[in-house]
Amino acid sequence: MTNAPAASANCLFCKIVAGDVPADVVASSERVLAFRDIDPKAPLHVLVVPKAHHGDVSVLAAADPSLLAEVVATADEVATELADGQYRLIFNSGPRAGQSVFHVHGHVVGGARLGWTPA
Ligand code: IU
Repeated sequence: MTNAPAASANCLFCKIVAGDVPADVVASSERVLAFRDIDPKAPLHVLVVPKAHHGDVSVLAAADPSLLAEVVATADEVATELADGQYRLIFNSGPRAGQSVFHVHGHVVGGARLGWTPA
């Protein structure tokens, strides 16, 4: 495992992890935090982030695959606890894919029948 990267100074999700910006936290472990999206797109819309700063999912997968597995496991737990355990897990990777916060986060979306309109 690589050494955990330091928090990135201007990163919103690093500030949420540090407790400097408030968030509606639904799960927290040593290395992972889950909190409700401020602009939910479904009845369940939670963001799951590694506490360490990694820019996107491909960076995280290369740097620390076990941490990516913890993020996925946390998403599954949150969806089971807060909805019916059926969910979509989305990692937007890159601006053209819709990524706007460059600290990797999985969107856990569920709690309703989901459409399929990525365009
Ligand atoms: P994206 O995949 O990088 O576009 O997702 C960023 C998400 O972060 C998006 O769904 C926002 O609603 C969400 N968010 C948030 O939960 N809290 C905030 O303070 C801000 C954005 I700014």
